[in-house]
Amino acid sequence: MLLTSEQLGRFREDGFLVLPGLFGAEEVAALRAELPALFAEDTPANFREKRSGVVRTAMGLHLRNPVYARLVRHPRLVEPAMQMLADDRLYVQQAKVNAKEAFTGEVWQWHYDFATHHHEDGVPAPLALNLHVFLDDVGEFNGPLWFIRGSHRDGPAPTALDTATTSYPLWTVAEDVVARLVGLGGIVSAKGPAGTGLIFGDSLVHGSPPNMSPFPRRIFSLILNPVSNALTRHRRPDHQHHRDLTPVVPLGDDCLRSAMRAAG
Ligand SMILES: O=C(O)CCC(=O)C(=O)O
Repeated sequence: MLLTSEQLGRFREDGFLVLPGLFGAEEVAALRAELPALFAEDTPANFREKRSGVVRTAMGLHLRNPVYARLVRHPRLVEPAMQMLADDRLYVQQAKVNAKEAFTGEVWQWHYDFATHHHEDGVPAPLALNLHVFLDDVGEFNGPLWFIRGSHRDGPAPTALDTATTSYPLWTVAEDVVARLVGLGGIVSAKGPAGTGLIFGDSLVHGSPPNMSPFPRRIFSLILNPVSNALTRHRRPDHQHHRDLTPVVPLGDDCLRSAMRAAG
């Protein structure tokens, strides 16, 4: 699947791109069906919310589950990434579901991913792409991602490591910088029904508010990074930045549906 030049232009301008209806209802149902068992596992790859203890993010999913092993090779995710980066040697840097559970899902502070990738893993350049698939309907109330439009064009903002606000250590952007960037580009929230796709770059400032609603909000997130821009430091565990630099090879477009048929 390739993006149009209009979509590529919008991504360059805004720093993110929403792809309505990227996955169908059956495919989303198959992905969701795997989550209860994955979230029930007692593993360091499942990070739990600080207050409630429910799963906040479940990582390393392609190594833990055959359906997610297919999803990280899905052509509707991998081919646009190859196109955008003009590079067909991309490795799976991270594959996770961020689960912002009803009532208890906590904030993701303002940040851009490259700050963490650079400081923690020694990634040289902000090239990685974050490719999302909404596994629930994402609306105004259940903690959608917020993006500062165009903030990737301002150059890397200064960051500081925050290990206190949530259970997940994150290099975050200070409020005065956020205020200045919002003054330039404004805030946009990424909403849409389950199955919506979303792509954003490593330098785009984003975050998401807590989920006070009775509606869960689960989003699959795949980070693909060029092999030529791989990590140079191995401080974090494998599930936070995978060491296997084998380039992903896209499967057929029906790879999720064929897995469903095989499972009966
Ligand atoms: O899932 C969210 O709400 C935000 C996650 C995020 O910002 C990230 O994984 O970098």
